[in-house]
Amino acid sequence: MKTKAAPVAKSTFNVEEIRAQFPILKELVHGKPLVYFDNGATSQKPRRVIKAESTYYATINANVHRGVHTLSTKATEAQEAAREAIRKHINAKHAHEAIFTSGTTAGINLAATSLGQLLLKPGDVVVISGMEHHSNIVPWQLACERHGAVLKVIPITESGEWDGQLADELICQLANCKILAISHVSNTLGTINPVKKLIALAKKKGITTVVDGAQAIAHLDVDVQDLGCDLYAFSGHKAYGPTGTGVLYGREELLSRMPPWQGGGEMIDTVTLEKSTWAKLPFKFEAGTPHIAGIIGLGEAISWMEDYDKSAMAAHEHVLLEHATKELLAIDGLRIIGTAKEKVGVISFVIDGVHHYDLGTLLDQQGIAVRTGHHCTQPLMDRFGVSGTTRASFACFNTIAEVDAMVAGVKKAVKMLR
Ligand code: C6P
Repeated sequence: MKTKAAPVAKSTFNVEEIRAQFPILKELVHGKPLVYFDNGATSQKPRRVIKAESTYYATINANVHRGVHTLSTKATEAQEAAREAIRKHINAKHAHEAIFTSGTTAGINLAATSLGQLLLKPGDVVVISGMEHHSNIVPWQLACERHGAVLKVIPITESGEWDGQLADELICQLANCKILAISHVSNTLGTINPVKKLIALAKKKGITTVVDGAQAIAHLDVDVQDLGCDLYAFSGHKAYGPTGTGVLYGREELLSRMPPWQGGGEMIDTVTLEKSTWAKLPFKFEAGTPHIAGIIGLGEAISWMEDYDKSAMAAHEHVLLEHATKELLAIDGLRIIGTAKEKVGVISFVIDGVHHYDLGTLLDQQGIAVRTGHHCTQPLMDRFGVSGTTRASFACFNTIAEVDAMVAGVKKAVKMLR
């Protein structure tokens, strides 16, 4: 097993120094300083990432793995350097275990399509949890429909956690459970799920494990070998990188057995009019021209995060979470949905007599960006009997003063709306 390299000296965490690197934080919205609390939807980008993308276009723009000319070689090297940065960041054994995708959604669709074909037969079972994002529900529904398999769901407790006992039972007692697909962190509740424990159980039963890491990658130290998962999907744009980028990590041995999910250029070894054979990893799963500029930007985002101590970033976000939780709970009629012990900086809440859409609109008038609605987790909304919530999701560049501005904004809005 390849272990992580010895730690290098990290920059000390200073929120003002971090904020200075995000040009968008100087923007005014409705004449007010921007308070950006929608990082769960997409995070903002540091200058280094923006520059890496524009430098690619300005100096080395060319297609990758296709030309012998200088620009193509440079573009290929830059893209593959990003793959290596990602390998190191998630502690994969090999760089070719990191497949570039357009995001978590594409990664899970790849997994569901390809694993479905490889593993599922009529009557087989796929297990997900009741807190999954639609991206980790619908692709499995489609795969189950295609192969006559059945989808089973781990129920969610009142605090917004898996029902551990029922999860264990589903994994252990179903003879024909083939795939477990679960999120590392809930986008709506903020819950950090004990994925490692469930993966270990699944492994003992020979179940293939897929983790949706969309909301974990920017906040937790993700180590795919330590987690023991077979596949792990994440988006670049939620981790300070460009939109339209993502990674599906897969264990080499499993990826080698999985059939390709899209056909086209670069994913083949040979093509005749009758039959084709596949390229080696990771290219078997990367048909067509990739988002080269975005991938280079993602590599820069990963290097940017690596420059900081992730535990210091996480500790800062935890302080914001605790402060916001305490202050919001003091508001009459406010209820937080998602009160797990282990959470990232995500707070979803509802307020008696106040519609989340109206609250989001009034907060925006004050320059505060939050997300409202079902957050692409409709089954979870049904579980908690609400149509939607207001969600604040923090990043390392947010401050206590911004949390106070949001709390004051909520109080003001509640007075207007009740
Ligand atoms: N959640 C949110 O506001 P894409 O869109 O492919 O980058 O990521 C999809 C996805 C998958 N899983 C989880 C847990 C997610 O949170 C998301 C994206 C955003 O919560 C946009 S809906």
